[in-house]
Amino acid sequence: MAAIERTYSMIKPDAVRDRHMGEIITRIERSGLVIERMELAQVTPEQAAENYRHLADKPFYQDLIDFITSGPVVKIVVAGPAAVRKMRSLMGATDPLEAAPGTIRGDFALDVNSNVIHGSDSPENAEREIKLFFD
Ligand code: IDP
Ligand code: MG
Repeated sequence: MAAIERTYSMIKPDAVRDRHMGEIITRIERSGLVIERMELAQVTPEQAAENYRHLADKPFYQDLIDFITSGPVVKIVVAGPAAVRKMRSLMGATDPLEAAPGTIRGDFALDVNSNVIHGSDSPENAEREIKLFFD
């Protein structure tokens, strides 16, 4: 058996507003990954800045912060073998125009500015993000 890993995922405000959260949660469950914690909440400006600190020098940074704090999100801790990689695979590419059909971003978005879902990019960042959003 592969070791169990955890990742942090977040259904972004566009998808909550457009009432896609049920279908996205269904896809995560159907994949075999396990939802360990889940909460509908508003991202604070402090959490947004910490989560996107690697993008602070990008021209789209302020739009990204405004977007992620613009309405409720669903914060999710997902567990399973290679959970980080598996969630990234379910999500699809960052730019929905590049995301394959059948992936969450490929099926629910057209615009990189509102791309439906977040998922940690490494087990180390997953631990950091779970603390950031659930402590
Ligand atoms: P990821 O969400 O696939 O891990 P990151 O590079 O970590 O991608 O970027 C975080 C978020 O920043 C993306 O999900 C997207 O919302 C936004 N973003 C990334 N690149 C661009 C861009 O070129 N234009 C606008 N927004 C972007
Ligand atoms: Mg990322």
